[in-house]
Amino acid sequence: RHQSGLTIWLTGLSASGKSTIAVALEQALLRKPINLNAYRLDGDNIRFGLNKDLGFTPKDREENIRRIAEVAKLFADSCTIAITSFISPYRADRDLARKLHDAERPGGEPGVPFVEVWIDVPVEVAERRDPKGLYKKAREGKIPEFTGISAPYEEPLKPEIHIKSAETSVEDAVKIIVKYLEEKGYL
Ligand code: GGZ
Repeated sequence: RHQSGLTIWLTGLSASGKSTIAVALEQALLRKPINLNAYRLDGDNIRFGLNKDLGFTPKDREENIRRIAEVAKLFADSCTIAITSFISPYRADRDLARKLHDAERPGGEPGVPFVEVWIDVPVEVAERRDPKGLYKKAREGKIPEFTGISAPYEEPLKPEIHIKSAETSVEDAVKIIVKYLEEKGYL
């Protein structure tokens, strides 16, 4: 059987802890004696490159997520564990990302696994953290359509994994995700 990687799709508010967990998860996976690489897709390497033409309107977010899903699927197809950390606030956009992964690959190969991980934090906690001062700016009306303040975050209904980041250490979050992947036989 043609081996494949998978996509670990982190979703959650700005300052929910997605990136921190993604970095720690990538390190943990790279340390494992498995035949899979791991690679993170995030705002730094996607929104400043491939998607630098996109902003934060609902249409632009939709296109942002669609392209990221296609790229993640290519990484997964090449035996990499793609770890994406984007807010991905719309359920329909996340569902499309999942559908793209479920679809058969060229050559009749089955789709690649898609693991949705909700990094759940109360917006009050994210706003208190505010590491980049973005929530403050959003409150002042200086950033329009800011997720959680003036734009929606549609909570996942059936994520594979639900992590409450205010109550869970980064280390434990990584353990929960790795355990899930091992139980599913993905690693
Ligand atoms: C939300 C915004 C916005 C608006 C700029 N709404 O904390 P950050 O800074 O580093 O993460 C946020 C990032 C969100 O980009 P994504 O590609 O993850 O969003 S989406 O999945 O919705 O397409 C934040 C910053 O960009 N940022 N303006 N209006 N976050």
